[in-house]
Formats: sequence, C-alpha cells, structure tokens
Amino acid sequence: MRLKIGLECHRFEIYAFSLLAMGVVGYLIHFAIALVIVNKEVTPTRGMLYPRESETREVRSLDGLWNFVTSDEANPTQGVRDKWFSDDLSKVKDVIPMPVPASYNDITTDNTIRDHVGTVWYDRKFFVPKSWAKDQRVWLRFGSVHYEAFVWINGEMVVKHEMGHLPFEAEVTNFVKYGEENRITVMCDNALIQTTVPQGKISEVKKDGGVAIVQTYTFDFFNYAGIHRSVHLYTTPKTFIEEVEVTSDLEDSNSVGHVYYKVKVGGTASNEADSNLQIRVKLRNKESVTVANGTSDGDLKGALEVKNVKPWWPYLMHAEPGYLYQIELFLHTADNTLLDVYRLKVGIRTLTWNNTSFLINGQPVYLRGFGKHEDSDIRGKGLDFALLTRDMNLLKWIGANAYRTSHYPYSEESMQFADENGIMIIDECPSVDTDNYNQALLDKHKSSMEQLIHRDRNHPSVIMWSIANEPRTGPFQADSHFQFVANFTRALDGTRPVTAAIAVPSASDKAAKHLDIICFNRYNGWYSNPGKLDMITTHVVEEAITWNKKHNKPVMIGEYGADTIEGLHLLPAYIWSEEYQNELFSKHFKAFDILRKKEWFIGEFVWNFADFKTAQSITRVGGNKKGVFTRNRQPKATAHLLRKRYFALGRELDRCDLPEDLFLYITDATSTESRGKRETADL
Ligand code: GCB
Repeated sequence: MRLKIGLECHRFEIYAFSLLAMGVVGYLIHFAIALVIVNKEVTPTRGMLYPRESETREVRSLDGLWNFVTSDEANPTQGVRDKWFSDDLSKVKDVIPMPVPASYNDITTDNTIRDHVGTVWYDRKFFVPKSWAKDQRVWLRFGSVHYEAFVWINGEMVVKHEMGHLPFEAEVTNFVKYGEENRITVMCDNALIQTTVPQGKISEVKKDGGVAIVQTYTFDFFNYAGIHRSVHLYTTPKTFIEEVEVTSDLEDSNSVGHVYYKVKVGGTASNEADSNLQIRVKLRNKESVTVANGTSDGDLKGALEVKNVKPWWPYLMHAEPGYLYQIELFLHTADNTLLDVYRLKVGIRTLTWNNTSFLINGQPVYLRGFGKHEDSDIRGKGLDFALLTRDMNLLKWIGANAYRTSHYPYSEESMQFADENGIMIIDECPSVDTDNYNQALLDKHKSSMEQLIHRDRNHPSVIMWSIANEPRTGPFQADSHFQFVANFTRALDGTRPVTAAIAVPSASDKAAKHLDIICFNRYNGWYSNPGKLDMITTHVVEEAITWNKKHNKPVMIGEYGADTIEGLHLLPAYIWSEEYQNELFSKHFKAFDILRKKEWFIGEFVWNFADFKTAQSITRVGGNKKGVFTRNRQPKATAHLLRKRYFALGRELDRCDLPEDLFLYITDATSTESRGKRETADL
C-alpha cells in the first residue's frame, strides 16, 4: 500500500502518522504545512503515443485471462518481501482467472474480492517473437491500472506508476527473452490516502473476531480497481518518433486550414543527431488523398496548409461532423534512410473564448451533454468496446454534443471515438472532492494534469481541461492550490480554456477566479429542497447570474439531476419516480432558456448519463440512480424528454435536421382548423 519498493516503507505507517497529526494538533500542523506549499516542477512524461502498427512498428496485445491473487489486507507488502514476482503466482497461492481489461471487483461472487483493500497480484505468460530481437526496441504499455502499479518481467522490476486512468509504459528490450516464454507480474494497489489523487482514508475498524482494514472516500463512485485498460507490447525502431504534438487553425472564413506539428525523437541518434534527422509529412483526407505535404525544419517541426479545408465540427453543428484528416510522419536520416513511420488522426479547428462566449471555428457553441462514468456491471471500469459503442450511439440518439469525463480521464479509445463523432469533451483529471491541501497533493494533482494533457493534447474533441470536480474550495489553501494548478495547465496548453466543476457557493469559493470558464454543480429539487419542483427555476437562474457577476466569465451548469428508480411511477410526481425526474428536468430547461438569452451561459450538463455503482451507503439504492439511462443503457422516461430538448436546441441553434421518430404520431387533430377555439355551438 503506497509501498516504497526497496525501502519497504509501509503505507499504513504513513497513514497512522497522518491520523495522529490530524488529531490533537491536526489543524495547526495542517495550517503550517499549507503555508509552505510551493509550486514545484513536475517531471514531464515522455513518449506514450497510442500503440499503432506501421511499416516500422508492430503491436501485440497482452489482453486476456491473467492469473490473480489478493494479498492479506493486514500484510500488503508481504508479496514484495517474499518476492512473489520471482516465480509464477500459482507457486505462492491458489490463483483464479481474471480478465484484462476489467476491474477485478465484480468478476467473482466473493465480497472479500469486491471490497478488498490494498494490493492484488496478476501474472501471465507470453512469447516475444524472435524477429523482435533485431535492431529495435520493445515497449510495454498499460492503458491504465488503478490506482498504483508495480510491474516485473521475468522477475525484474520494469516500471511503477501511481495514478489511475492514465497510461504508462517502459522500454523492456533488455528484459524480455526473444523466441521464448516470458512472465509478466503486476501488483496493483487500490488504497487511497490523503496524498493520492483522488483522496481517501484507510482505517482499522473492529469487526466480528478481529479488525478490518477499511477504505473510505467521499466521492460518489465505486473505487473499482485492477488492470482497467489494454496491455500492449509494441516495437519501435532504435531511433524513433517518441512524441507528436499537433495544433491547428483556420483562416479565410474557415476555407484554409493549418496543421502545425512538432516531433520529438527518441533513441540513440536523438539529441546530438537531431539536426541530421528529418520528418517528412503527408496529410491525407478521408478518401486517403494527399492534401498537403512538407518536410520539417531542423527542429523537427513544421506547418501544413490545407486549401478548401473541411474543419472539425461538433455533432449536429454541421452536416459532416467530426471530420478527421490523417497525418503521416516519416522519420528519415539525412542520407534518406527511412527510420520510423507513425500515423495519427487530426481535426482542424479553432477554439476561442472571451468573457461572454466560447466559440468553435468562430461560431458560438452551446454545450448540451452529460457527466458520465466509465462504469458497467461485471466489468466495472474495464475498457469494453461494446459499451463504448453503445454509449456513443446513445449520445447521438439523444442529440448531445458534449460530455465531461467526470471524474477522471476516460480511455484513449473513447477519445478517438469522440473525435470521429464530433462529440466535444471536457477532459477532467482524477481530482475529485479535493480537500486537506498539502504539498504532495499539489504535486500529484499537477502531475495528473501533465499526464492528461500529454495523452490527450492532439484530440480535436477535447475543448476544455477540467482541473477538478467539486473541490472543497472554501479554505484559503484552495486559493493558491488552484492558482498553481490552473496556471500550470495553461502553461502546458494555452489553446484550450481551463475549468473545474465547483459546488461550493460563489460567496465562499476561492478557486473559480483562477478558471477561464465557470462551471457549477447544483442539485435544486434534490439535495436542496427535495420534492419541491417549484423551487428550481429561479434558484438556477439566480445562481448562474451570481457566478457571472462575480467573475465576468462564461458560465455553464456541470451537474443537475435526480435519482430515479426505473419503472417507479408516481402521480403527482414524487421524488425517485420517473415523473419526478421528468418534471425536475423540465424546470431546469426553463431556467436554462432564461439564461440562454444572456450570451454568457454556454451549456447544460445532466448528471448522469447512466446509473452507476457507488460505495455501499444508506442513500444509494444499488448505486447512484441519476442516470437518464439505466446502468444497462436503456432509456428512462426522461431520456425521451431530454432528446426532444437537445434536438430542439440543435435545430434552433445549429439548424440540424430532426430525427423522424422524435415526435410520435398521436392524432391529426393538430391541423390548424381543428386547433381553433371550441365553438359556442359545440358546448
Ligand atoms: C455531485 C458529484 C457527483 C455525484 C453527484 C450525486 O455533486 O459531483 O460525483 O455523483 O453529485 O449524485 O450526488
């Protein structure tokens, strides 16, 4: 548990110390620590391009069934001390099969696995082709492991990584055996403490016949853990394209586009030989026709011009949304030898914002979407292409044009999907309910933003960075914490605005002033005035105006909603029923329409797209039920209502076509004559 391999510093020792500190003189110590928080450098991540095959690269998946064991919760470091990685896990314990990618929690019928706190272990065997031994590098890449991962190959440690939902990789050229069997072992630790992102607490609680290790957290989703996304082995040449950064702009009324690329080369020839290397670039359109090409300057960067460009537009804002070009990068030596080839989809678009609006390609955008979760039964937070595709189909069916990756980065595959479908993404790091500000937390929070931007900077779908969800922004320490994180984010990427979903009322909040766009979460008619449908519209309008007045910035609502049990019907509307969710939404729609007349109100986001699992609690019946879709991705009544609104907005604002089945035929009594007033004679 937050082990320091080698030093074997026991996470519980750290935790026990922090418990003591928080006790007697806790506040004073916390106060003093907070005063000395400084803005430290963050070591930038490297590489991590999405693994893609090309003329010079091969990719192999290590997904499938792995072997799995849990550690003793009271002895989480035992496996490291006893070197479980030095042989097959089956030699130390009885292993069970565990799918990768998937959360391990809901795969078995055993609640000790579902609720396990601390370390678990995975291993499997794999072959590396003999042909990979020659003149190239071999990399091992994890799409994500939650929360902390330690990885060994054939008993040798190759990489460790802290932070869920983000990729990490290591070169394993000298660790794998070519043309022979290899073993990979992964230890994964799900424990969250006050210096992890997100934060949690671990305590010892007396149970029948002993003491239990208990994990608690304030955030409202289940702390699923395991190898959540795909594991790949891939090759690159010795000298290879290590990083690609692409930006774009448009001119001449969006008829001419520019793509700016910047490449970093890794490998033996890099640095001293960079000036002898060249990047040759081709940009192809959807039909694979080359529309621009070029050669880099000495710094391996350059610009491409595209005439008659097809800009990247959001869904329903254009007849051809999500238009993507493909940039092909060829790394050459000065004497013309081809070293490496990497291809990447790019969208050409601009983002601009000011105090009153947010524009894409010069057009004001009104965001209509959701907060989502990566969550489904059995798989938990595991990558699942069927779910991903269903979700994209539902987003399009309902007419949404955006979602926020609440409350952590979603899979790279989902980002690619959003690029292709023109769905705009507010990309959120894993900082949720941020509290008890401290130096380690700030460092990790910034690191999570660095890793996120590094991973997602090339996606046209990403239109904003969200640096946190519902941080406790009342205490004065929040001021400098969020100033550091927001400025850090802007320094890494000045092409997108910075936001955060704030729930602390504007009078006491100390973070929103550091943002470019204000996003507030508020549950009128649910957490405030539950059951009171006549206490929604005015409150929403007034709060949005207050935020805008205070900061003079664009404002959007990041969350509103009501828990709803599918199939529960109560008339008149009563909380938890489908009728109540419908009416609560309708009251919000009214507020949003009042606010839309003010230019600065730029979007509405429902909480939540689908029902999802939470920790067990007396306020959650089988999880959070605020979805407009069930966890199984079927519509509740409100999904149909929301669909009508989202398409009506699309029609009004972006002149989109309406789907034929949006309004079902009821009667022909809607013709003009029959809609006239009832004649006295009829009475
Ligand atoms: C919130 C949180 C979200 C919760 C939601 C709720 O404000 O941001 O994570 O799930 O409220 O339903 O309580």
